[in-house]
Amino acid sequence: YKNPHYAPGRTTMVHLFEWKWDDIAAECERWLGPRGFGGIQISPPNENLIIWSHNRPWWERYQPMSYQLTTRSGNEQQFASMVRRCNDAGVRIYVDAIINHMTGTWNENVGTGGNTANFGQFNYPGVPFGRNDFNWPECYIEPSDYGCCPERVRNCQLSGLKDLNQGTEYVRQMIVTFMNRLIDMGVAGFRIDAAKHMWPGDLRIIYDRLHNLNTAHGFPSGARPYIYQEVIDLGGEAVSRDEYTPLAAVTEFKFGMELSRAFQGGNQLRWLANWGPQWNLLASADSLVFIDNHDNQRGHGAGGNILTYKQARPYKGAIAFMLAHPYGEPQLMSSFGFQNTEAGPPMDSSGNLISPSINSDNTCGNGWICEHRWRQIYQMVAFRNVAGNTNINDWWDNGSNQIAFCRGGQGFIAFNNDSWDLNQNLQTCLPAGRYCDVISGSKSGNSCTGKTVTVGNDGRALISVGANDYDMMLAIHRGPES
Ligand code: ARE
Ligand code: CA
Repeated sequence: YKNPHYAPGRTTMVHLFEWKWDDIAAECERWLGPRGFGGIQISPPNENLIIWSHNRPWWERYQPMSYQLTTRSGNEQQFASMVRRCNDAGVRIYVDAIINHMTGTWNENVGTGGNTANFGQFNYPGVPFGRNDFNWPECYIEPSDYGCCPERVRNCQLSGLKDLNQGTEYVRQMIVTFMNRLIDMGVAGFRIDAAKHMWPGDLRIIYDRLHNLNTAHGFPSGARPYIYQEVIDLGGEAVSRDEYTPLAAVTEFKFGMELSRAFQGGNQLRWLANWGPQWNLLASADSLVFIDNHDNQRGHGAGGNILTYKQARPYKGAIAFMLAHPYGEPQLMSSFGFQNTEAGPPMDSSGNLISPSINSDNTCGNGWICEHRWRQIYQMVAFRNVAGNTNINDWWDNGSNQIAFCRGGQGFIAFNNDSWDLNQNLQTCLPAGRYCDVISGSKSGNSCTGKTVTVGNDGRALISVGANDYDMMLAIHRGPES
């Protein structure tokens, strides 16, 4: 369950938060496939409660009404077509699976697929679930429970969301049927939402009943779904990430927290020389990593001061470090713009999602940020693909916030987060020649729109990153784009 089964040569997934299935299919064909992206985490595809009393917040999708595949993102037929078109473009689909709970209690009770529910009775006819399928008597997770009481974290309600009992055979069957239907339609794996709030033993039973990935969608025979479990573990809680790594991969929230700190100047970049498990991060093979996610970019979940698109310069620095460094399976966030933390995605007055528009410079409009279309980000995806499974070598630092390293003989990157210029003759580990910096520009024909780096026969080159340059890093690699 720890292999994403990307198409050959691909390494990175992007969370297209709240995108519509038709738009994702188009994005696979026009952008993600050609640019070498490996996969997409999609928003939950199953029916959710419509919450007009909060003006259709983004978080309504975390309140399941049934496992029918109808949401604001599209219906089942559109979902199937998206998975087919993306797999054909070499881009895998990973589903955000909400299997810990159903909805909270609300006055509104109609779902995106037209199902209703009786919250007082714990009755969800669209599945169907009834009172016996939930943990009982009901209790609510208090902040202090995280420190003391694993059974309350697992068996009580997270934010008042009705807590399914995965210990019962019927509940497991409904969940497994839902997930297997998605696998048969060609998805490559799952994010397990709120995994901390389910018993590892129950999850193991569920995972072991999942089908192999669908060979008609290009997966090798016998391939197991990729599973990454959302467990927020910053240390010091009664439930630990280590209870989940024997099952499948785990989201490593310390990763984005520490890199956000460092790239905001709260820690010198030179300390990143031993980035990885020595920082008390999970083993690399167990770890799904990101700078920000849909929760902590807006202050939900955990993690404090997380970099997002709103602090673009240090954010791009942290993303570049994530993609240049071999640790973990990286995930990019692709956001819609927001001012307040509840606001839903761009929508019309009926609540229909508005598609992103695509500008002539490849960026998005209509309220969508599309970080995955920022040059400094998508060209680092290509860098990571070229670097492959090489290790870091020839680390250099200035004892402060200027660092540089090679990835085998495939790529070289330098960062300058000091307030003075970086001008150094450094080992790039690349064959002699002229390279085009993929951060400040790109190659068009034989010319380079950004900085050019000339590598000598000894592999060394003069590397310059000014303190006031638009970006704090410079990256070159082998292959046609650089
Ligand atoms: C909404 C309203 C609530 C209301 C509830 C029920 O905001 O006021 O009571 O509905 O009607 C998201 C939003 C929630 C939202 C929910 C349902 O973030 O605000 O509630 O959707 O619509 C814990 C969990 C972790 C969880 C985070 C948010 O452990 O699993 O909280 N993250 C996932 C998703 C979220 C989603 C859910 C789970 C629910 O990524 O987007 O919620 O499906 C410590 C602990 C952490 C804990 C953290 C915050 O750090 O270590 O484990 O995270 O505190 O409590
Ligand atoms: Ca639970």
